[in-house]
Amino acid sequence: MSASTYGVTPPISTAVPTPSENRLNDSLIADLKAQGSFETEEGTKKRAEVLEILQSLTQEFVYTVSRRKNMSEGMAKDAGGKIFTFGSYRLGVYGPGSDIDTLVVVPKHVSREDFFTVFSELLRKRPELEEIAPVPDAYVPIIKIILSGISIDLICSRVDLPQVNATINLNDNNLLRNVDDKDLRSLNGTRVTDQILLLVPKPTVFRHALRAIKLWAQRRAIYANVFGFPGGVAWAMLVARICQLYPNAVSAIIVSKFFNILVQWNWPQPVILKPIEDGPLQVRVWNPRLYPADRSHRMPVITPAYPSMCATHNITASTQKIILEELKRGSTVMNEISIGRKHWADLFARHEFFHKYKFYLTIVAATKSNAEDHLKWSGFVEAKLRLLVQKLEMTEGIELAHPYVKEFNNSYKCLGDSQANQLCETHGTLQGEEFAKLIPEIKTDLALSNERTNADHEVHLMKLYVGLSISISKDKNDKKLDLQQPCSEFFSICRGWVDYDDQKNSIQIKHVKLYDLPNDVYIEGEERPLKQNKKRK
Ligand code: 3AT
Ligand code: MN
Ligand code: MN
Repeated sequence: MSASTYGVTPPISTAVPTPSENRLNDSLIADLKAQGSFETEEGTKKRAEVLEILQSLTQEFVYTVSRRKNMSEGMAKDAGGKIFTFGSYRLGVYGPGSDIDTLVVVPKHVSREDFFTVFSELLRKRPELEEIAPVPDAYVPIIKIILSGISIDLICSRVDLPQVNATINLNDNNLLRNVDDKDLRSLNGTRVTDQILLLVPKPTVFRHALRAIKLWAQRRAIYANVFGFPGGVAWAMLVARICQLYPNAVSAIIVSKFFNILVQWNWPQPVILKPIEDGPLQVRVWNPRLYPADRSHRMPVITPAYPSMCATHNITASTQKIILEELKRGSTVMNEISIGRKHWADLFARHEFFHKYKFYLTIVAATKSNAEDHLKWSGFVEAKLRLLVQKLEMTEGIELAHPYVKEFNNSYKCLGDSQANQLCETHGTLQGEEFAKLIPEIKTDLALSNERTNADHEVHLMKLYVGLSISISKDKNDKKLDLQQPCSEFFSICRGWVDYDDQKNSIQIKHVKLYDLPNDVYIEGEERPLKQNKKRK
Protein backbone atom coordinates (compact mmCIF):
# COMPACT_ATOMS: atom_id res chain seq x y z
CA MET A 1 0.00 0.00 0.00
CA SER A 2 1.45 3.41 -0.87
CA ALA A 3 1.53 6.05 1.83
CA SER A 4 -0.82 8.29 -0.11
CA THR A 5 -3.61 5.75 0.40
CA TYR A 6 -4.43 7.59 3.62
CA GLY A 7 -6.29 10.86 3.27
CA VAL A 8 -7.24 13.25 0.51
CA THR A 9 -3.73 14.53 -0.25
CA PRO A 10 -0.31 12.87 -0.43
CA PRO A 11 1.66 12.91 2.84
CA ILE A 12 3.77 15.94 3.72
CA SER A 13 6.66 13.77 4.86
CA THR A 14 7.30 10.05 5.01
CA ALA A 15 10.44 10.50 7.12
CA VAL A 16 11.11 7.87 9.74
CA PRO A 17 11.94 8.92 13.32
CA THR A 18 15.43 10.04 14.32
CA PRO A 19 16.96 8.83 17.61
CA SER A 20 16.19 12.14 19.27
CA GLU A 21 12.56 11.99 18.10
CA ASN A 22 12.33 8.52 19.58
CA ARG A 23 13.65 9.85 22.89
CA LEU A 24 11.14 12.69 22.82
CA ASN A 25 8.43 10.13 22.21
CA ASP A 26 9.55 7.93 25.10
CA SER A 27 9.37 10.92 27.41
CA LEU A 28 5.84 11.68 26.16
CA ILE A 29 4.64 8.13 26.91
CA ALA A 30 6.31 8.27 30.34
CA ASP A 31 4.57 11.56 31.07
CA LEU A 32 1.18 10.25 29.94
CA LYS A 33 1.67 7.31 32.30
CA ALA A 34 2.62 9.62 35.13
CA GLN A 35 -0.52 11.68 34.47
CA GLY A 36 -2.70 8.60 34.88
CA SER A 37 -3.83 8.47 31.27
CA PHE A 38 -3.70 4.66 30.97
CA GLU A 39 -5.97 2.04 32.47
CA THR A 40 -4.31 -0.74 34.49
CA GLU A 41 -4.00 -4.25 33.16
CA GLU A 42 -6.59 -5.57 35.63
CA GLY A 43 -8.90 -2.72 34.72
CA THR A 44 -8.62 -3.63 31.07
CA LYS A 45 -9.32 -7.28 31.85
CA LYS A 46 -12.39 -6.34 33.85
CA ARG A 47 -13.70 -4.28 30.95
CA ALA A 48 -13.36 -7.27 28.63
CA GLU A 49 -15.30 -9.41 31.12
CA VAL A 50 -18.07 -6.85 31.41
CA LEU A 51 -18.35 -6.75 27.62
CA GLU A 52 -18.67 -10.53 27.55
CA ILE A 53 -21.57 -10.30 29.96
CA LEU A 54 -23.20 -7.65 27.76
CA GLN A 55 -22.75 -9.78 24.63
CA SER A 56 -24.42 -12.78 26.23
CA LEU A 57 -27.20 -10.59 27.67
CA THR A 58 -27.78 -9.18 24.18
CA GLN A 59 -28.29 -12.65 22.75
CA GLU A 60 -30.57 -13.57 25.62
CA PHE A 61 -32.51 -10.36 24.97
CA VAL A 62 -32.99 -11.06 21.26
CA TYR A 63 -33.88 -14.67 22.03
CA THR A 64 -36.48 -13.67 24.64
CA VAL A 65 -38.17 -11.17 22.35
CA SER A 66 -38.08 -13.62 19.43
CA ARG A 67 -39.75 -16.33 21.51
CA ARG A 68 -42.42 -13.90 22.67
CA LYS A 69 -43.11 -13.17 19.01
CA ASN A 70 -43.79 -16.87 18.54
CA MET A 71 -40.61 -17.78 16.76
CA SER A 72 -39.44 -21.35 17.02
CA GLU A 73 -36.67 -22.24 19.43
CA GLY A 74 -34.21 -22.60 16.53
CA MET A 75 -35.18 -19.34 14.83
CA ALA A 76 -35.05 -17.46 18.11
CA LYS A 77 -31.54 -18.75 18.81
CA ASP A 78 -30.41 -17.83 15.29
CA ALA A 79 -31.81 -14.29 15.55
CA GLY A 80 -28.52 -13.41 17.24
CA GLY A 81 -27.71 -9.88 18.41
CA LYS A 82 -24.29 -8.29 18.65
CA ILE A 83 -22.59 -5.57 20.63
CA PHE A 84 -20.14 -3.00 19.30
CA THR A 85 -18.24 -0.31 21.12
CA PHE A 86 -17.48 3.29 20.18
CA GLY A 87 -16.07 6.29 22.04
CA SER A 88 -12.73 6.20 23.87
CA TYR A 89 -12.89 2.47 24.56
CA ARG A 90 -13.17 1.59 20.88
CA LEU A 91 -10.48 4.10 19.93
CA GLY A 92 -8.17 2.62 22.57
CA VAL A 93 -7.65 5.91 24.41
CA TYR A 94 -9.63 5.17 27.57
CA GLY A 95 -8.40 5.86 31.07
CA PRO A 96 -9.32 4.45 34.48
CA GLY A 97 -12.36 6.75 34.72
CA SER A 98 -13.72 6.20 31.20
CA ASP A 99 -17.05 4.60 30.52
CA ILE A 100 -17.62 1.97 27.83
CA ASP A 101 -19.87 3.25 25.08
CA THR A 102 -21.70 0.22 23.80
CA LEU A 103 -24.07 -0.26 20.88
CA VAL A 104 -26.50 -3.19 20.92
CA VAL A 105 -27.47 -4.22 17.38
CA VAL A 106 -30.65 -6.25 17.04
CA PRO A 107 -32.66 -7.77 14.15
CA LYS A 108 -35.76 -6.08 12.76
CA HIS A 109 -38.36 -7.82 14.90
CA VAL A 110 -36.83 -6.40 18.09
CA SER A 111 -37.87 -2.84 18.89
CA ARG A 112 -36.42 0.02 20.88
CA GLU A 113 -39.30 -0.41 23.30
CA ASP A 114 -38.13 -3.99 23.90
CA PHE A 115 -34.69 -2.57 24.69
CA PHE A 116 -36.13 -0.38 27.42
CA THR A 117 -38.31 -3.15 28.87
CA VAL A 118 -36.94 -6.64 28.19
CA PHE A 119 -33.24 -5.76 28.04
CA SER A 120 -33.45 -3.50 31.04
CA GLU A 121 -35.18 -6.30 33.04
CA LEU A 122 -32.39 -8.68 32.11
CA LEU A 123 -29.86 -6.12 33.32
CA ARG A 124 -31.69 -5.64 36.59
CA LYS A 125 -31.44 -9.37 37.26
CA ARG A 126 -27.65 -9.28 37.15
CA PRO A 127 -25.97 -9.20 40.56
CA GLU A 128 -23.17 -7.06 39.06
CA LEU A 129 -25.59 -4.20 38.33
CA GLU A 130 -24.98 -1.26 40.66
CA GLU A 131 -26.98 1.53 39.01
CA ILE A 132 -29.34 1.92 36.10
CA ALA A 133 -30.81 5.07 34.54
CA PRO A 134 -32.80 4.63 31.34
CA VAL A 135 -33.33 7.78 29.21
CA PRO A 136 -35.72 6.60 26.48
CA ASP A 137 -36.70 10.05 25.20
CA ALA A 138 -33.18 11.38 24.59
CA TYR A 139 -31.96 12.47 21.13
CA VAL A 140 -30.05 9.21 21.21
CA PRO A 141 -32.11 6.96 23.56
CA ILE A 142 -29.77 5.48 26.14
CA ILE A 143 -29.57 3.26 29.21
CA LYS A 144 -26.79 4.36 31.55
CA ILE A 145 -25.61 1.67 33.92
CA ILE A 146 -22.82 0.81 36.27
CA LEU A 147 -21.87 -2.84 36.01
CA SER A 148 -19.09 -4.27 38.21
CA GLY A 149 -17.97 -0.73 38.97
CA ILE A 150 -17.70 0.30 35.31
CA SER A 151 -19.94 2.98 33.79
CA ILE A 152 -21.55 1.89 30.58
CA ASP A 153 -23.60 3.88 28.08
CA LEU A 154 -25.87 1.47 26.25
CA ILE A 155 -27.59 2.43 23.04
CA CYS A 156 -29.55 0.20 20.71
CA SER A 157 -30.08 0.01 17.00
CA ARG A 158 -32.37 -2.16 14.96
CA VAL A 159 -31.30 -3.13 11.44
CA ASP A 160 -33.49 -4.39 8.61
CA LEU A 161 -32.31 -8.00 8.83
CA PRO A 162 -34.01 -11.12 10.23
CA GLN A 163 -30.77 -12.14 11.96
CA VAL A 164 -27.79 -10.31 13.38
CA ASN A 165 -24.91 -12.74 13.52
CA ALA A 166 -21.29 -12.41 14.55
CA THR A 167 -20.07 -11.57 11.04
CA ILE A 168 -22.28 -8.51 10.52
CA ASN A 169 -20.31 -5.52 9.17
CA LEU A 170 -21.56 -2.09 10.19
CA ASN A 171 -19.38 -0.41 7.57
CA ASP A 172 -21.78 -1.53 4.85
CA ASN A 173 -23.87 1.53 3.91
CA ASN A 174 -26.74 -0.71 2.83
CA LEU A 175 -27.24 -1.62 6.44
CA LEU A 176 -28.63 1.89 6.91
CA ARG A 177 -31.61 1.17 4.68
CA ASN A 178 -35.00 1.29 6.38
CA VAL A 179 -33.72 2.34 9.77
CA ASP A 180 -35.21 5.33 11.61
CA ASP A 181 -33.31 8.50 12.59
CA LYS A 182 -32.57 7.30 16.10
CA ASP A 183 -31.19 3.99 14.81
CA LEU A 184 -29.09 5.87 12.28
CA ARG A 185 -27.61 8.13 14.96
CA SER A 186 -26.92 5.13 17.16
CA LEU A 187 -25.16 3.21 14.37
CA ASN A 188 -23.18 6.29 13.47
CA GLY A 189 -21.02 6.37 16.61
CA THR A 190 -19.51 2.97 15.86
CA ARG A 191 -19.31 3.54 12.11
CA VAL A 192 -17.38 6.78 12.55
CA THR A 193 -14.94 5.33 15.10
CA ASP A 194 -14.29 2.25 12.95
CA GLN A 195 -13.62 4.45 9.93
CA ILE A 196 -11.19 6.68 11.81
CA LEU A 197 -9.17 3.64 12.86
CA LEU A 198 -9.12 2.36 9.27
CA LEU A 199 -7.98 5.72 7.96
CA VAL A 200 -4.83 6.16 10.07
CA PRO A 201 -1.57 4.55 8.97
CA LYS A 202 -0.42 3.40 12.44
CA PRO A 203 -3.17 2.99 15.04
CA THR A 204 -0.79 2.89 18.03
CA VAL A 205 0.93 6.11 17.01
CA PHE A 206 -2.50 7.67 16.55
CA ARG A 207 -3.70 6.48 19.98
CA HIS A 208 -0.78 7.87 21.94
CA ALA A 209 -0.90 11.17 20.09
CA LEU A 210 -4.64 11.38 20.72
CA ARG A 211 -4.12 10.70 24.42
CA ALA A 212 -1.73 13.64 24.53
CA ILE A 213 -4.10 15.95 22.64
CA LYS A 214 -7.07 14.92 24.79
CA LEU A 215 -5.13 15.58 27.97
CA TRP A 216 -3.97 18.94 26.65
CA ALA A 217 -7.49 19.95 25.51
CA GLN A 218 -9.00 18.91 28.85
CA ARG A 219 -6.41 20.75 30.92
CA ARG A 220 -6.81 23.84 28.76
CA ALA A 221 -10.63 23.64 29.06
CA ILE A 222 -11.32 23.44 25.33
CA TYR A 223 -12.81 19.93 25.24
CA ALA A 224 -16.61 20.12 25.31
CA ASN A 225 -18.86 19.77 22.30
CA VAL A 226 -21.96 21.03 24.11
CA PHE A 227 -20.27 24.32 25.04
CA GLY A 228 -18.89 25.11 21.59
CA PHE A 229 -15.52 23.36 21.65
CA PRO A 230 -14.47 20.19 19.83
CA GLY A 231 -15.57 16.95 21.55
CA GLY A 232 -13.83 13.56 21.61
CA VAL A 233 -14.74 12.59 18.05
CA ALA A 234 -13.58 15.91 16.59
CA TRP A 235 -10.23 15.86 18.42
CA ALA A 236 -9.76 12.25 17.24
CA MET A 237 -10.36 13.21 13.60
CA LEU A 238 -7.98 16.17 13.84
CA VAL A 239 -5.22 13.93 15.17
CA ALA A 240 -6.05 11.30 12.55
CA ARG A 241 -5.59 13.85 9.77
CA ILE A 242 -2.11 14.73 11.05
CA CYS A 243 -1.25 11.01 11.20
CA GLN A 244 -2.20 10.74 7.52
CA LEU A 245 0.13 13.61 6.66
CA TYR A 246 3.11 12.07 8.53
CA PRO A 247 2.56 8.31 8.12
CA ASN A 248 5.89 7.23 9.65
CA ALA A 249 6.22 9.74 12.47
CA VAL A 250 6.14 8.84 16.18
CA SER A 251 3.38 10.22 18.44
CA ALA A 252 5.47 13.09 19.83
CA ILE A 253 6.06 14.37 16.30
CA ILE A 254 2.37 14.00 15.47
CA VAL A 255 1.59 16.18 18.50
CA SER A 256 4.12 18.76 17.39
CA LYS A 257 2.83 18.81 13.78
CA PHE A 258 -0.73 18.94 15.11
CA PHE A 259 -0.09 22.37 16.57
CA ASN A 260 2.01 23.64 13.69
CA ILE A 261 -0.45 22.62 11.04
CA LEU A 262 -3.70 23.50 12.73
CA VAL A 263 -2.50 26.91 13.85
CA GLN A 264 -1.95 27.76 10.18
CA TRP A 265 -4.99 25.96 8.82
CA ASN A 266 -6.98 27.94 6.31
CA TRP A 267 -10.35 27.79 8.14
CA PRO A 268 -13.15 27.32 7.15
CA GLN A 269 -11.44 24.85 4.84
CA PRO A 270 -12.77 21.54 6.21
CA VAL A 271 -10.64 18.83 7.77
CA ILE A 272 -11.66 15.57 6.08
CA LEU A 273 -10.18 12.09 6.30
CA LYS A 274 -11.45 10.81 2.98
CA PRO A 275 -13.58 12.09 0.09
CA ILE A 276 -17.15 12.72 1.19
CA GLU A 277 -19.31 9.84 -0.05
CA ASP A 278 -22.79 9.70 -1.43
CA GLY A 279 -25.05 6.90 -0.27
CA PRO A 280 -28.36 5.11 -0.55
CA LEU A 281 -30.43 7.29 1.80
CA GLN A 282 -32.49 10.45 1.57
CA VAL A 283 -30.38 12.11 4.25
CA ARG A 284 -28.32 15.25 4.30
CA VAL A 285 -24.60 14.93 3.80
CA TRP A 286 -22.42 17.89 4.80
CA ASN A 287 -22.14 20.17 1.80
CA PRO A 288 -21.40 23.90 2.12
CA ARG A 289 -22.09 24.48 -1.58
CA LEU A 290 -25.62 23.24 -1.11
CA TYR A 291 -26.55 24.23 2.45
CA PRO A 292 -26.11 27.74 3.90
CA ALA A 293 -26.05 26.28 7.43
CA ASP A 294 -22.99 24.22 6.51
CA ARG A 295 -21.33 27.34 5.11
CA SER A 296 -21.55 28.92 8.55
CA HIS A 297 -19.31 26.29 10.15
CA ARG A 298 -16.14 28.06 11.23
CA MET A 299 -13.78 25.16 11.78
CA PRO A 300 -15.44 22.20 10.07
CA VAL A 301 -14.20 18.72 10.93
CA ILE A 302 -16.16 16.18 8.90
CA THR A 303 -16.99 12.62 9.97
CA PRO A 304 -15.76 9.97 7.50
CA ALA A 305 -18.72 7.54 7.58
CA TYR A 306 -21.73 8.09 5.35
CA PRO A 307 -23.75 10.29 5.96
CA SER A 308 -20.87 12.68 6.68
CA MET A 309 -21.60 15.41 9.18
CA CYS A 310 -19.74 18.30 10.74
CA ALA A 311 -18.63 17.34 14.25
CA THR A 312 -17.78 20.93 15.15
CA HIS A 313 -20.90 22.85 14.13
CA ASN A 314 -21.17 24.19 17.69
CA ILE A 315 -18.04 26.33 17.45
CA THR A 316 -18.82 30.06 17.73
CA ALA A 317 -16.73 33.16 16.95
CA SER A 318 -15.57 33.29 20.57
CA THR A 319 -14.75 29.63 21.02
CA GLN A 320 -12.90 29.67 17.69
CA LYS A 321 -10.70 32.51 18.94
CA ILE A 322 -10.05 30.62 22.17
CA ILE A 323 -9.18 27.40 20.34
CA LEU A 324 -6.81 29.22 17.98
CA GLU A 325 -5.12 30.95 20.92
CA GLU A 326 -4.59 27.60 22.58
CA LEU A 327 -3.23 26.06 19.39
CA LYS A 328 -0.79 28.96 19.22
CA ARG A 329 0.24 28.43 22.83
CA GLY A 330 0.57 24.69 22.16
CA SER A 331 2.80 25.34 19.18
CA THR A 332 5.07 27.69 21.15
CA VAL A 333 5.38 25.38 24.16
CA MET A 334 5.90 22.39 21.88
CA ASN A 335 8.81 24.08 20.08
CA GLU A 336 10.45 24.63 23.44
CA ILE A 337 9.84 21.03 24.48
CA SER A 338 11.53 19.89 21.27
CA ILE A 339 14.71 21.76 22.14
CA GLY A 340 14.63 20.60 25.76
CA ARG A 341 13.75 23.97 27.28
CA LYS A 342 10.35 22.89 28.51
CA HIS A 343 8.69 19.64 29.56
CA TRP A 344 5.55 17.86 28.51
CA ALA A 345 4.02 18.88 31.82
CA ASP A 346 4.21 22.51 30.64
CA LEU A 347 2.07 21.66 27.66
CA PHE A 348 -0.47 20.00 29.97
CA ALA A 349 -0.61 22.88 32.47
CA ARG A 350 -4.05 23.74 33.84
CA HIS A 351 -6.02 26.62 32.28
CA GLU A 352 -6.48 29.93 34.11
CA PHE A 353 -10.10 30.55 33.31
CA PHE A 354 -11.04 31.71 36.81
CA HIS A 355 -8.09 34.08 36.96
CA LYS A 356 -8.04 35.84 33.67
CA TYR A 357 -11.26 37.81 33.26
CA LYS A 358 -12.40 40.85 35.24
CA PHE A 359 -16.06 40.04 34.71
CA TYR A 360 -17.96 36.79 34.61
CA LEU A 361 -21.55 35.85 34.06
CA THR A 362 -22.89 33.10 36.27
CA ILE A 363 -25.84 31.26 34.81
CA VAL A 364 -27.82 29.48 37.49
CA ALA A 365 -30.45 26.87 36.68
CA ALA A 366 -32.37 25.83 39.79
CA THR A 367 -34.93 23.09 40.38
CA LYS A 368 -37.22 22.90 43.39
CA SER A 369 -38.05 19.23 42.97
CA ASN A 370 -36.19 15.94 42.81
CA ALA A 371 -32.78 15.24 41.27
CA GLU A 372 -34.26 13.59 38.22
CA ASP A 373 -36.25 16.71 37.30
CA HIS A 374 -33.14 18.80 37.83
CA LEU A 375 -31.07 16.65 35.52
CA LYS A 376 -33.52 17.30 32.69
CA TRP A 377 -33.82 21.04 33.32
CA SER A 378 -30.11 21.65 33.84
CA GLY A 379 -29.30 19.52 30.80
CA PHE A 380 -31.57 21.68 28.70
CA VAL A 381 -30.05 24.94 29.95
CA GLU A 382 -26.56 23.57 29.43
CA ALA A 383 -27.34 22.70 25.82
CA LYS A 384 -28.52 26.29 25.22
CA LEU A 385 -25.52 28.05 26.72
CA ARG A 386 -23.74 28.44 23.40
CA LEU A 387 -26.75 30.41 22.10
CA LEU A 388 -26.17 32.89 24.93
CA VAL A 389 -22.50 33.00 23.98
CA GLN A 390 -23.45 33.75 20.39
CA LYS A 391 -25.78 36.55 21.47
CA LEU A 392 -23.13 38.01 23.78
CA GLU A 393 -20.42 38.01 21.15
CA MET A 394 -22.69 40.03 18.86
CA THR A 395 -23.30 42.59 21.59
CA GLU A 396 -21.50 45.90 21.31
CA GLY A 397 -18.64 46.26 23.76
CA ILE A 398 -18.03 42.53 24.09
CA GLU A 399 -14.88 41.28 22.52
CA LEU A 400 -15.10 37.72 23.68
CA ALA A 401 -17.59 35.55 25.58
CA HIS A 402 -15.72 32.56 26.94
CA PRO A 403 -17.86 29.66 28.20
CA TYR A 404 -16.36 27.42 30.86
CA VAL A 405 -16.52 23.72 29.96
CA LYS A 406 -17.86 22.26 33.17
CA GLU A 407 -21.03 22.72 35.13
CA PHE A 408 -21.11 22.84 38.93
CA ASN A 409 -23.91 21.12 40.81
CA ASN A 410 -25.09 21.43 44.40
CA SER A 411 -28.22 20.17 46.14
CA TYR A 412 -29.69 21.36 49.43
CA LYS A 413 -32.51 20.56 51.79
CA CYS A 414 -34.00 23.90 52.74
CA LEU A 415 -36.16 24.80 55.74
CA GLY A 416 -38.74 26.59 53.68
CA ASP A 417 -39.51 28.72 50.68
CA SER A 418 -37.81 31.88 51.80
CA GLN A 419 -34.53 30.10 52.50
CA ALA A 420 -34.83 28.29 49.18
CA ASN A 421 -35.40 31.56 47.35
CA GLN A 422 -32.49 33.29 49.02
CA LEU A 423 -30.28 30.33 48.19
CA CYS A 424 -31.16 30.58 44.50
CA GLU A 425 -30.80 34.37 44.61
CA THR A 426 -27.23 34.33 45.90
CA HIS A 427 -25.88 31.13 44.37
CA GLY A 428 -22.77 31.40 42.24
CA THR A 429 -21.03 34.17 44.20
CA LEU A 430 -18.69 34.28 47.17
CA GLN A 431 -21.48 35.71 49.28
CA GLY A 432 -23.86 32.94 48.19
CA GLU A 433 -21.29 30.34 49.11
CA GLU A 434 -21.22 31.73 52.67
CA PHE A 435 -25.00 31.69 52.89
CA ALA A 436 -25.21 28.08 51.66
CA LYS A 437 -22.95 26.93 54.48
CA LEU A 438 -25.97 27.25 56.78
CA ILE A 439 -28.02 24.79 54.77
CA PRO A 440 -27.55 21.02 54.81
CA GLU A 441 -26.23 19.79 51.50
CA ILE A 442 -27.66 16.56 50.16
CA LYS A 443 -26.09 13.93 47.99
CA THR A 444 -27.92 13.21 44.82
CA ASP A 445 -27.77 9.84 43.36
CA LEU A 446 -29.80 8.95 40.33
CA ALA A 447 -30.43 5.45 41.64
CA LEU A 448 -31.95 6.97 44.76
CA SER A 449 -33.86 9.67 42.98
CA ASN A 450 -35.59 6.99 40.95
CA GLU A 451 -37.32 5.97 44.13
CA ARG A 452 -38.84 9.44 44.28
CA THR A 453 -38.09 10.17 47.87
CA ASN A 454 -39.81 13.13 49.44
CA ALA A 455 -38.38 16.12 47.60
CA ASP A 456 -39.98 18.82 49.79
CA HIS A 457 -37.80 21.90 49.96
CA GLU A 458 -35.11 20.18 47.98
CA VAL A 459 -33.23 22.70 45.87
CA HIS A 460 -30.87 21.62 43.12
CA LEU A 461 -28.60 24.19 41.58
CA MET A 462 -26.42 24.12 38.52
CA LYS A 463 -24.12 26.98 37.67
CA LEU A 464 -22.26 27.71 34.47
CA TYR A 465 -19.71 30.46 33.86
CA VAL A 466 -18.98 32.73 30.94
CA GLY A 467 -15.90 34.96 31.12
CA LEU A 468 -16.21 38.34 29.39
CA SER A 469 -13.60 40.41 27.60
CA ILE A 470 -14.93 43.92 27.39
CA SER A 471 -13.78 46.44 24.82
CA ILE A 472 -15.55 49.62 25.85
CA SER A 473 -12.98 52.32 26.34
CA LYS A 474 -12.99 54.54 29.42
CA ASP A 475 -13.39 57.86 27.59
CA LYS A 476 -16.59 56.88 25.84
CA ASN A 477 -18.65 57.54 28.93
CA ASP A 478 -21.89 57.57 27.01
CA LYS A 479 -21.57 53.88 26.14
CA LYS A 480 -22.30 51.42 28.89
CA LEU A 481 -22.28 47.72 28.46
CA ASP A 482 -25.86 46.56 28.18
CA LEU A 483 -26.45 42.84 28.48
CA GLN A 484 -30.20 43.12 28.94
CA GLN A 485 -31.09 41.95 25.46
CA PRO A 486 -28.90 38.86 25.08
CA CYS A 487 -29.84 37.75 28.58
CA SER A 488 -33.57 38.18 28.17
CA GLU A 489 -33.49 36.39 24.83
CA PHE A 490 -31.65 33.54 26.52
CA PHE A 491 -34.26 33.45 29.30
CA SER A 492 -37.03 33.17 26.70
CA ILE A 493 -35.29 30.24 25.04
CA CYS A 494 -34.84 28.46 28.37
CA ARG A 495 -38.35 29.15 29.58
CA GLY A 496 -39.62 27.82 26.29
CA TRP A 497 -38.56 24.31 27.34
CA VAL A 498 -41.46 21.89 26.79
CA ASP A 499 -41.50 20.76 30.42
CA TYR A 500 -40.87 24.21 31.89
CA ASP A 501 -42.74 24.72 35.15
CA ASP A 502 -42.22 28.06 36.86
CA GLN A 503 -43.07 26.53 40.22
CA LYS A 504 -40.12 24.16 39.90
CA ASN A 505 -37.64 25.61 37.43
CA SER A 506 -35.80 28.89 37.41
CA ILE A 507 -32.99 30.51 35.45
CA GLN A 508 -30.88 33.50 36.40
CA ILE A 509 -27.81 35.31 35.15
CA LYS A 510 -25.55 37.17 37.56
CA HIS A 511 -22.69 39.53 36.91
CA VAL A 512 -19.80 38.45 39.11
CA LYS A 513 -16.46 40.22 39.37
CA LEU A 514 -13.28 38.18 39.48
CA TYR A 515 -12.76 38.68 43.20
CA ASP A 516 -16.36 37.72 43.99
CA LEU A 517 -16.12 34.27 42.43
CA PRO A 518 -16.91 31.49 44.92
CA ASN A 519 -14.12 29.25 46.21
CA ASP A 520 -15.48 26.05 44.70
CA VAL A 521 -14.46 27.05 41.17
CA TYR A 522 -10.84 26.61 42.22
CA ILE A 523 -9.35 23.16 42.60
CA GLU A 524 -7.30 21.99 45.54
CA GLY A 525 -3.94 23.67 45.60
CA GLU A 526 -5.07 26.42 43.22
CA GLU A 527 -4.85 29.83 44.82
CA ARG A 528 -7.56 32.44 44.45
CA PRO A 529 -6.44 35.52 42.57
CA LEU A 530 -5.43 38.15 45.11
CA LYS A 531 -6.58 41.72 44.87
CA GLN A 532 -3.60 43.92 44.14
CA ASN A 533 -3.39 46.85 46.49
CA LYS A 534 -2.19 49.28 43.90
CA LYS A 535 -4.27 52.33 43.08
CA ARG A 536 -6.16 52.30 39.81
CA LYS A 537 -5.27 54.99 37.38
P1 3AT B 1 -14.42 9.10 27.93
O1 3AT B 1 -13.15 8.35 27.98
O2 3AT B 1 -15.64 8.24 28.06
O3 3AT B 1 -14.43 10.25 28.86
P2 3AT B 1 -15.36 9.45 25.20
O4 3AT B 1 -14.70 10.05 24.02
O5 3AT B 1 -15.71 8.01 25.12
O6 3AT B 1 -14.43 9.78 26.46
P3 3AT B 1 -18.16 9.94 25.80
O7 3AT B 1 -18.31 8.61 26.45
O8 3AT B 1 -18.75 11.09 26.50
O9 3AT B 1 -16.64 10.31 25.52
O10 3AT B 1 -18.80 9.92 24.36
C1 3AT B 1 -18.60 8.90 23.45
C2 3AT B 1 -19.36 9.16 22.18
O11 3AT B 1 -20.76 9.21 22.43
C3 3AT B 1 -19.04 10.49 21.53
C4 3AT B 1 -20.28 10.79 20.77
O12 3AT B 1 -20.30 10.11 19.54
C5 3AT B 1 -21.35 10.18 21.63
N1 3AT B 1 -21.99 11.18 22.50
C6 3AT B 1 -21.60 11.57 23.72
N2 3AT B 1 -22.42 12.49 24.23
C7 3AT B 1 -23.38 12.66 23.33
C8 3AT B 1 -24.54 13.46 23.26
N3 3AT B 1 -24.89 14.29 24.25
N4 3AT B 1 -25.30 13.37 22.16
C9 3AT B 1 -24.98 12.55 21.16
N5 3AT B 1 -23.91 11.78 21.16
C10 3AT B 1 -23.11 11.83 22.21
MN1 MN C 1 -16.83 7.11 26.62
MN1 MN D 1 -20.24 7.80 27.12
